[in-house]
Amino acid sequence: MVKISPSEITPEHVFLNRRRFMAAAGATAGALALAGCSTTPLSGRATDLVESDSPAVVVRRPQNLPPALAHTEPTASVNQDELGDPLNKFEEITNYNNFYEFSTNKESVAREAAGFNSYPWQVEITGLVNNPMVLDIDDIYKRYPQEERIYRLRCVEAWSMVIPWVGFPISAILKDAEPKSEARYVRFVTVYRPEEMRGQRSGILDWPYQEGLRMDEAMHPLAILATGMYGKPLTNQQGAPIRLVVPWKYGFKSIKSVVTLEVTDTIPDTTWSAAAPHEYGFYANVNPNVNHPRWSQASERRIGENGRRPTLMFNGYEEEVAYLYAGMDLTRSY
Ligand SMILES: Nc1nc2c(c(=O)[nH]1)N[C@H]1C(S)=C(S)[C@@H](COP(=O)(O)O)O[C@H]1N2
Ligand SMILES: [Mo]
Repeated sequence: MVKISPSEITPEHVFLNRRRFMAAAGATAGALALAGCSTTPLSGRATDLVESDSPAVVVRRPQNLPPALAHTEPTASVNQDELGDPLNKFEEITNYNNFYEFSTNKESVAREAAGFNSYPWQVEITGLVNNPMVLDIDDIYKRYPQEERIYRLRCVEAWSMVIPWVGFPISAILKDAEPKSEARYVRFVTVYRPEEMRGQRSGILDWPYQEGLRMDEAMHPLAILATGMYGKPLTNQQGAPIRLVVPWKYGFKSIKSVVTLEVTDTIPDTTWSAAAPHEYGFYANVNPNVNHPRWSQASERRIGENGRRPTLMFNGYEEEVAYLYAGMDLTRSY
């Protein structure tokens, strides 16, 4: 397989950041030299996940982000993703949001969420773990080095953005909680505060919003808990102070304002698959070949652009994540 060296097709600083990500993931120079066809089922060790010529991620670390930095200007270390597409603007990312707890109108969420109390905050890690924890958000900032991750976000509604998140791998928190041997899934739950979230006073969805990942998906180095964006703490409309980001899945998997991570041995119920089981499955991997029952998923509208662009398998992260689904029928396992 002939591959173009990333240094020929990528600005040097982006390339360097990739190398840093690989270092952060524990890859050695030897492992990098073995870079090859990463769709081969791999052992699941972090060192195996990113040894491709196009790791689909731009990372810079560390970047600790206490709320005291909230007054700083939005900044990102690069201005494009690893495919060369520009970052969406801060204003675009924070004024076009899906967060049904506040509004079903994407352009009203920012205003409706303005009074939400996202600080102080606690996150509970519970279930099938030897070391259950309740972590204050300030402890989370201190304990887990915050790093920048430039990811595409692809909504099931066929629009997308490029977002410079700040966060840390979910694996870090799960390792600290020490999952028991029977652990198979992680269930994530959004805060339930109908007095602050007017959408929760309606019956449009079953509240609180819930999501789930298979344990190996949650442990994947690309799966993060985000605490910031453009070098600032998350805005309320983005799911402050902490939300999931799983870039190879449709946006609804990336649950906002998380208060609970529960490790389970059974597949968790998820809000959207409960609401419309024939339209939304548990996996919800971005797949241009499997249409939504009501619209095509072959292409998408990048916010801020005219026209449409083709949707990429696993949202462009195929080399990194396809092995997780080896042997699964991707036309059925949505
Ligand atoms: N709790 C909660 N999380 C949520 C949602 C929601 O309505 N409630 N919407 C989801 C959907 S459909 C998408 S596309 C992303 C949007 O994230 P963004 O507004 O930060 O772009 O959040 C997801 N997480
Ligand atoms: Mo979405």
